[in-house]
Amino acid sequence: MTSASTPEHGQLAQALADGIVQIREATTSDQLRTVVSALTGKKGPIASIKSSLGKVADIEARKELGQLVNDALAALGVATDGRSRELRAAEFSSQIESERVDMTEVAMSANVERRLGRMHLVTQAMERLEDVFIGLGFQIAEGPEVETDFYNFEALNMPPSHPARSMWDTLFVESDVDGSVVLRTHTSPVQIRVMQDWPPPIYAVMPGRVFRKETPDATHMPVFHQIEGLVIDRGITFADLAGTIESFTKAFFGPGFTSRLRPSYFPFTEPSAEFDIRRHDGTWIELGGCGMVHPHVLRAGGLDPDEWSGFAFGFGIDRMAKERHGINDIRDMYSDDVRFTEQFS
Ligand code: FA5
Repeated sequence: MTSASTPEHGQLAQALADGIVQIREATTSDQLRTVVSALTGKKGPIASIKSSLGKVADIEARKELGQLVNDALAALGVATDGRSRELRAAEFSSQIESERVDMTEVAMSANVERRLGRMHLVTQAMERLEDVFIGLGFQIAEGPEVETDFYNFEALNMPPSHPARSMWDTLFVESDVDGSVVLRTHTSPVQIRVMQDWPPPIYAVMPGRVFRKETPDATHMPVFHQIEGLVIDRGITFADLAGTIESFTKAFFGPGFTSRLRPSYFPFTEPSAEFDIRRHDGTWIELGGCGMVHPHVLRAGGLDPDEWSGFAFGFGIDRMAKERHGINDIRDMYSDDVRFTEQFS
């Protein structure tokens, strides 16, 4: 088909050539959109050629021109797509560059030794104690930190106004003559809960946090940790208690350590003793109390003292951790100073 050359042909060729140049010269996606809508919009050069198609008298020439208009629009579309891809790629790279985060420090720190946190000395001691006692055949139990007067005192053979209550400087949550609520002063109340819940024989240890109204010093904290032990079976004697404590001392502190029992008094055990271990410097430190479970306590726990007997003990875990690591002042363990905690892993 030969093309008839009309003024519109010339205008179209010019519009296409100009359009391609403008598209190529667009430097941003926004600018490209503006250029394209000006070229192909209702008021653009191509639209005006389209609207003058009707004036072309020759039918063949009109048809051909119509086809050329479509071809020109397609060519502009291809040029637009190409330029758009280039601009978006460039814009993406510059966005990445502008939003770049300086990771040099992180990359460098990956090359030095990582600083890992460590478990608190008391947590380490508590976990080790649990392991040692599980190895000796004990089970683990837990009780609440906020306790009723009944479990903290009364069931432990200390009725209201019993003088032995003053052995523990108690923090009260609610104070009531008919039954107070306290922050437990020791882990001994868990003995009663275990006796009530578990059928004998019982071989259990009960670690946990306890609270007393005390001024901190080198060996005392107002909040500290104990581990309670309770054995209930038929025919248990004081010799079983002494043997268990000696086995525990060697397993926890090492074969070079020894323990001793000194006569003492606790309302919930009869007879009662205090348990000391020999320190590095040869002196002795008191770690806990122990004794044969008092018949009143067995009854409070729902057991018949004619059938069952047993022993109990309660050790201070913080003091054990302190002795095991040769720390002079118990308060250092709560100083939050990483230079202190990093010494022990
Ligand atoms: C008791 O709390 C008894 N419940 C122990 C017991 C259990 C006796 C079962 C008989 C049978 P005591 O108040 O002595 O006893 O405390 C036991 C241990 O907790 C102490 O020997 C000591 O190691 C530790 N302890 C006591 N007070 C503190 C304190 N303020 N800070 C750190 N450790 C403490």
